[in-house]
Amino acid sequence: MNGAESLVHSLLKSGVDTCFANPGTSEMHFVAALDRIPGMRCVLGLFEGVVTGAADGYGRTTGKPAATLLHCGPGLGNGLANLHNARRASTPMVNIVGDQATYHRPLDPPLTADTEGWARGVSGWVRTAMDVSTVGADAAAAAQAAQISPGQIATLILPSDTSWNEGGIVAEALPRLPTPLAAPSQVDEAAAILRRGGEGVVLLIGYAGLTEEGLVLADRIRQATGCRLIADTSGRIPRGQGRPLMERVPYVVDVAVAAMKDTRHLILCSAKKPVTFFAYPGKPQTSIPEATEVHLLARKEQDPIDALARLAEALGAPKVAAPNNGERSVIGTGALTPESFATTVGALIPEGAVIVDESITYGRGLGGFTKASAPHDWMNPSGGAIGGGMPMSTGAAVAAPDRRVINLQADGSAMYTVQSLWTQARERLDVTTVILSNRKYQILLGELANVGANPGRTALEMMDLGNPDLNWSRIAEGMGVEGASADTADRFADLLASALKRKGPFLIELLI
Ligand SMILES: Cc1ncc(C[n+]2csc(CCOP(=O)(O)OP(=O)(O)O)c2C)c(N)n1
Repeated sequence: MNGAESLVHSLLKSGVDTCFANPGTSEMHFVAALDRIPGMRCVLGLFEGVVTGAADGYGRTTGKPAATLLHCGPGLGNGLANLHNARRASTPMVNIVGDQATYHRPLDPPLTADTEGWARGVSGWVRTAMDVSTVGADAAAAAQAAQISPGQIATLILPSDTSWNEGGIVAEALPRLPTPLAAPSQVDEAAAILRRGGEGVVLLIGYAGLTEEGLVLADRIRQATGCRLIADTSGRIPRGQGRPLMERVPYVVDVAVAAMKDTRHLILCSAKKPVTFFAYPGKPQTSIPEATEVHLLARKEQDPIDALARLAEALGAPKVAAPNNGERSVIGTGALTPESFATTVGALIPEGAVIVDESITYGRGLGGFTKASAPHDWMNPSGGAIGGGMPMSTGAAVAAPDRRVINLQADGSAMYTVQSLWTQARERLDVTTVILSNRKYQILLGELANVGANPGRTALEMMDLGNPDLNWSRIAEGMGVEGASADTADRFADLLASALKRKGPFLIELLI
C-alpha cells in the first residue's frame, strides 16, 4: 500500500467521504488511489476558490468535514479567501495539499512556496507529513482536529514522495475530543442578570448555538425574561415558520448603533462582542454602547447548547410552543424592486431548502419576507470575503442531494467564483441561482460616501460592471447550465417557480 492509499483509507475510516479537488502533479497518486478504493466521492472544481468554498458549504450543511485536494502553495493560495470565510464560520474541513517531494524541495523548483505559512493563517491545525508510514495517522489526526468544537480547518501538507512510497499504514478514526462545558459561574452570572428582568439585555448567540435546539432554548429564555435574541454572523441558521426569530446586528454602522443603543447587558453565547466591519472617520467601532456590561455564558469552544439548557433551567423558563411567525409572504407583481424580489422568494422557498445568501445590497429586505416561509436553513459567507456564495451552494447541494439549494447572488461577487456553475452542471446539482444583476459594486458606492472620499470618474469606473455588460444566460449556458432573465416581478415568479421544480441547476438573471 502506498501513502496515498493509506491516506484515502484513513480519511474514510474517519468519516471523511467527500473530496472537492483541483489536482496537480503532486496529487496524482491520491487521485489514482480513488480508482482502487471505493467510497470517496470526488468533485472537481475548476478554481481552488470553488473547491474551498464548496467544502465550506458542505461542512455547514452536514456538520462534518469534507476534504479538499489542492496543489502546492499556489493552489492553496487561490483557495485562501474562502478558507478565510470557512474559518470565520468555524466550519470543519480537512485540506490535503500536495507538495514537492522532500528530497526535491531543497532544489527550489518553481512551485515551491511557504505552503505551511500560507496554511497557518486560515487553519487551526497544520502538519506536513514526513514519512509514508505515518500518513494514515496524520490523516486521522487531521479529521479529529477538524471536529474540535466548534469546528476548524485542519491542513495536511503531503510531499509527493510520502504519497507514492510503499509502506502506508491505515489508521483507525481517533475519538471525538469532548467539548468543554461552561463553568457553573458563567451560567450563574447570566442567570443573575436575567432574573432582574430582560429589559436592556441582549443574548447574542453564535454558530454552534444556532441549531434548532439552541433556538428553542433561547426562545424559552426570551419568553421567560423578555431579553432580546440576536444571532452572530451565522454559519448556518434554521429559519422559517415555527422557528424562533433571531435579530441580526445590521451592517450599516449608524443603523447598528441605533438598533443596539438600549443594550445595558450583553450576554455572549459562543459569540464575540460585535464590531463594525470597518472603521469610519468619526464613527464608533462597535454598535454596543460603551457602558454595556459584557458577560460570557459560553466561550466559542464551549458547548453553547448545554449552556443555554442550564441557563433556561436556572431561570425556571417553561417550555414554549413553536412560534407562529405570521402569514407566508405573497408572490410579487409589477416592477422588480427589493421588496417584490424578497416577497417572491419568501413565498416560494420550498420546505427544507438551503438558502445561500450573497445578495449584498439587494437582499437587505429578505429577513422580514422569509420569516414565515416553509422551514429552511440560511447561510451567508461569513468572513466578508466575497465570492463564497456560488461555491457554498455547490457544496451544500453535494451534501444534501434531497434538498433544494437557492443561491441569492449579487453579480459582482458571482464573478469571483463563477466556475461553480460548471461543477453544478457536471454533478447535476439541484441549485437554483438568482443573479442580482445591477451591473455595479453597489455597496462600494455607499462606502465611498461613508469614508468621506471624493468620487471622481476613475473611482466611479472602479465600481461599475457595465461596459461591457455581463450576459448571464450565456455565461451559464457556456458552462452547461440553462438560464433565463427577468425584468419584472411576474416573470421572476414564473421562472423561480418552474426552476424550483426541475432537476439540476438553473440560473435566473434579474435585471434590477
Ligand atoms: C475577496 C474580496 N474582494 C473584494 C472585496 C471588496 N468588496 C466588497 S463588496 C464588493 C462589491 C460587491 O458587489 P456585488 O457583489 O455586485 O454586490 P452589490 O454591492 O452590487 O449589491 C467588493 C468588491 C471583498 N469584500 N472581498
